[in-house]
Amino acid sequence: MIDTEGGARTWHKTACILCSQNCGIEVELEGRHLAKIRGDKAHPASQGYACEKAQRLDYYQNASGRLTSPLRRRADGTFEEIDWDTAIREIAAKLAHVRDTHGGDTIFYYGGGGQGNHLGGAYSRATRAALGSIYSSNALAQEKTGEFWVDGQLYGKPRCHTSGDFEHAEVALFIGKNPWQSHGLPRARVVLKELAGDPARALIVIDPRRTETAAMADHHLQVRPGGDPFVLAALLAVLVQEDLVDHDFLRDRTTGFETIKEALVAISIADYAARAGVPEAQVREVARRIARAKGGVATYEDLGVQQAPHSTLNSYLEKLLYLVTGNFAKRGAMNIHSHIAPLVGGSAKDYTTPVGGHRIIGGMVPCNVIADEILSDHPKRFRAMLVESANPAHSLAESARMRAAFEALELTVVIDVAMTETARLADYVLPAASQFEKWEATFFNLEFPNNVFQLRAPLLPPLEGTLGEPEIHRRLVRALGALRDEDLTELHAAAATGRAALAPAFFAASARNPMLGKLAPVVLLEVLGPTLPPGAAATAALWGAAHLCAMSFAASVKRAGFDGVGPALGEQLFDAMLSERSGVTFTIDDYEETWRRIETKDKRIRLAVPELLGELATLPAEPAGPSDLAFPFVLSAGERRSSTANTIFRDPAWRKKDAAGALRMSPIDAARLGIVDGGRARVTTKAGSVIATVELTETLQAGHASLPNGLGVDYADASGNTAVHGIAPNELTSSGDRDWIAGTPWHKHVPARIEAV
Ligand SMILES: Nc1nc2c(c(=O)[nH]1)N[C@H]1C(S)=C(S)[C@@H](COP(=O)(O)OP(=O)(O)OC[C@H]3O[C@@H](n4cnc5c(=O)[nH]c(N)nc54)[C@H](O)[C@@H]3O)O[C@H]1N2
Ligand SMILES: Nc1nc2c(c(=O)[nH]1)N[C@H]1C(S)=C(S)[C@@H](COP(=O)(O)OP(=O)(O)OC[C@H]3O[C@@H](n4cnc5c(=O)[nH]c(N)nc54)[C@H](O)[C@@H]3O)O[C@H]1N2
Ligand code: SF4
Ligand SMILES: [Mo]
Repeated sequence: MIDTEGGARTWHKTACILCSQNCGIEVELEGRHLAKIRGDKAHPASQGYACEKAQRLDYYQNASGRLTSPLRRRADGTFEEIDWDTAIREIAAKLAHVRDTHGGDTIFYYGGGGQGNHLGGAYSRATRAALGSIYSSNALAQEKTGEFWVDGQLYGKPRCHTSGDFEHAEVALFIGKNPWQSHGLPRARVVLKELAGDPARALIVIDPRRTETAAMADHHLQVRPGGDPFVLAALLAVLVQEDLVDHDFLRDRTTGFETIKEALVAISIADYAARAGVPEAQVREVARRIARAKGGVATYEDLGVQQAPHSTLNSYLEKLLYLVTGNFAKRGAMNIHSHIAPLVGGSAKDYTTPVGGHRIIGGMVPCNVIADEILSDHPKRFRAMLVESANPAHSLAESARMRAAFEALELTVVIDVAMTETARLADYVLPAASQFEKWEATFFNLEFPNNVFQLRAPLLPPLEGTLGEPEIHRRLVRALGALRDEDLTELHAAAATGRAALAPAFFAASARNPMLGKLAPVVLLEVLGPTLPPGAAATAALWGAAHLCAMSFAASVKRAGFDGVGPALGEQLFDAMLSERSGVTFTIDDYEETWRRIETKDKRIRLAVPELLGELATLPAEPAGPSDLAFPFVLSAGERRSSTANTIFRDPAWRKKDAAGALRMSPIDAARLGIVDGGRARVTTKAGSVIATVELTETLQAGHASLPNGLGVDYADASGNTAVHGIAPNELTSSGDRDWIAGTPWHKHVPARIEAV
C-alpha cells in the first residue's frame, strides 16, 4: 500500500475523484503528497485518459484545514474538539431523542457521495434503518430526477436509465452539455475529436453559448437561453411533418405515437424556430441529419436543460427525438445500462414529502423544497439532518434560506473532510478520512455495452484523528443499540466456514430478524469484514452488491468473462473487484438486453405522457422575453470550466486559469453598460447581489451571462488568513424557481441585472 521501496519509483493505482468519470490514474507518492499523477492505461474505461484537473489532486488530499477531530458546537457558535467516543455517544443519544419524540421520519439524510466516493454512503443505510429515517436526498434531485421521471413514464420505472454509445454513434447530440469541460463520457475529448474529424459522422450541440464543444461541432444550434422546448419541439415537428420517423420501430415497439403525432403536426416550425432564436433552415437540416443516421444517434441532456425552465418537458422531448427515429436498443444509439448499485431507487411506490406533499422521484426529496420541509410548524417537519459528503448550504438553491433552515433544525451532524459552509452550521462535525486514505468505489457505472467498476485501495493511512464512513456508521449503529453481539453469533460462525456459507445464513437470519437485513452493510462489515484481506473490511458491503449484480445481469456478467452458476457467479465477480486494481469490466451487454430491461408490462415504450403533452401545448402562450424588466439578463449560475470541480477543492491555488472565477458576458452588453474586460460588475437577482470580476467573451450572446460553479468557498491559507474566493452561485438563486413535476432548480436561468461598479 505505502511506498517503502527506499526511493524506488512506485506507481499506485487509484482514480480521479473530480468528476463522475473517475478516470483511472496512477500516483507516485512523496510522503503524504500525491507528487506525480498519470492516466492508468490499464483502466478498462479511461484507458490512460485523464484531463488536466487530475494533476491537481494533491490540493484535495493535502488541503490545509483538514478536519482531524470530532467537533461540537458551543453555545456561542464556536466549536470545541471532543473525542470520538463522546461524539458518537452524544450524537446517537440526540438522534434517538428526536426519533423517540417526533418519529424517525423527521430525521433527514442528505448526500452519501460526491463525484467519486460512494462506498461510505452505502453504510449510511444502516444508520438510517436504526433511526427509522425514511426521507433522503442528494445532488441528483437537483439535476436528474426530471429525467428519471420521464424514464419511468416511457420505460416503466425511473431506474430504466439510458446511456449514449458515443464512441460508435454516427450522430452525437449534446443538449445543454459541454463535455469538453464537464466530461460525462469516457475519454470525452478523444471521442469528441473523432466525431468532429470524421465527415461521415456529425456532432450537434444545442447551447446558447459557443462552448468548446459547440466550437468543434458540425451543427451548433445557438438557442436563446431557455429556448430548448421550442427547438426540441421544432426538431420533432420536422421529423413528423416531413415523415422522417421510423415507422417499423414505432409500430413494433411503442404505443402512443398517434397521440404525440397529433401534438407535433400542429406545430409551426417557423414560429418555434423563431421563438428558440435559431434559423428554421438549420432546424430542418439538423432534423434531417438525425433521421439519416443509419449508424445510430446518441444524445446527452445535462444541466443546461435540466436546470432550466421546462426541464422535465425538455427531457421528454430529447427522448422522443431518439425514439421516433428508432435510435434505441442498438449500436451507436441509446441503451439501458447495467449497474453495481442502482442510480435510482427502484421499487418504492410514488410517495410525497411530509410537509408540502411534493413528489419524491427515485427515493429523492427535491432539493429545492428541503428548506420548506424544515421551516414549517407541521408536526412532521424535518427536525434533524445528517449530511455526508455534501455541502448543501452551498450547493442548494437560495443559500440564505438554507442557512435559516439549518439554524431551525434541532440537530445537524455533518461528516466531511473539511470545515464547509454546511459544517459550520452543524452541531457536530465528524472528520472523515479522505478518498485516498480508505477503500473507495464509484457507483456512476453508466456505460453500455461494456460497463466498468473500480474498487480503489487506500494510498495512505487515514490522517490521524479521522475515520472512514463505514466505521463511523458502524459505531453509530452500535451506540444506537440497534445491533447486539448475540444477533451476530450464528453469522460469525457461518462466515468462519467461508463466504459460501454466509449467504444462506444471512438470508435465514434476516428472515427471522428483519432488522438484520436493514442493517446489512454494518452487519456485513462486522461478520464478513474480518475474513477479507487485511485492511479491506470496508469493502464488505460490496459483496452483497456483487451478488445482486450477478443475479440481475447474469448473462451480461458471463459475457464479461465470469462463469459459475448461482452464487458462484457473484463470488467470482466480488473476487475480481477485490483484486483488479485498475477496475473490472463487470458486464458486456448485447443490444437485446435493453429490451429485457424495459419495465413496462408489454415491453413497449409508452410514448404519450399526458402531463408533458399538456405542458407542450402551453408553449405558444408563453411570453417572449424577460418576465420582469428589472432583471433583463439571464444568468447561468454554475458553469463547468477547466478550473471548477464542484466544491471538492477549497484551496484556490489549484486554479491556474480563471483565478477570479469571472462573470462571463458579451462585449455587446458590456459596451452598452460601460463595463470593461477585467473590470467589476454588480450582479443582482431577486435573491441577492454580488460583485464579480468580468471577462468579456464573444462566446456568449447578448443578454446572457455566466458564473462558474463550486466557487465562493472560504479557505484559510497556511498563515491562517481566511478568505472567500469567487462567487457562491446560490447566493443568487431562489428555491421557488423550480420545475413543476420534479422540483429541479433553474440555476441556469436566473433573471438578473448587471451594472458597472
Ligand atoms: N470541469 C468540471 N467538470 C465537471 C464538474 C465541475 O465542477 N467541473 N461537475 C460535474 C457535475 S456534478 C455535473 S452534474 C456535470 C455537468 O455538466 P454540464 O451540464 O455539461 O455543465 P454546465 O457547464 O453546468 O452546463 C452545461 C451547458 O449548459 C449551457 N446552458 C445554459 N443555459 C442553457 C439553456 O438555456 N439551454 C441549453 N441548451 N444550454 C444551456 C451552458 O452554456 C453550458 O455550456 O459536470 C461534471 N463535470
Ligand atoms: N447554482 C448552482 N448550484 C449547483 C450547481 C450549479 O450548476 N449551479 N450544480 C449542482 C450539482 S450538478 C451538483 S452535483 C452539486 C454538488 O454539490 P454537493 O453535492 O454538495 O457536493 P460537492 O460540492 O461535490 O461537495 C462534496 C463534499 O464532500 C466533501 N468530501 C470530499 N471527500 C470526502 C470524503 O471522502 N468523505 C466525506 N464525508 N466528505 C468528503 C467535500 O469536502 C465537500 O464538502 O451542486 C449543485 N449546485
Ligand atoms: S476530472 Fe473527470 S475527466 Fe478529468 S481526469 Fe478527473 S475523472 Fe477524468
Ligand atoms: Mo452534478
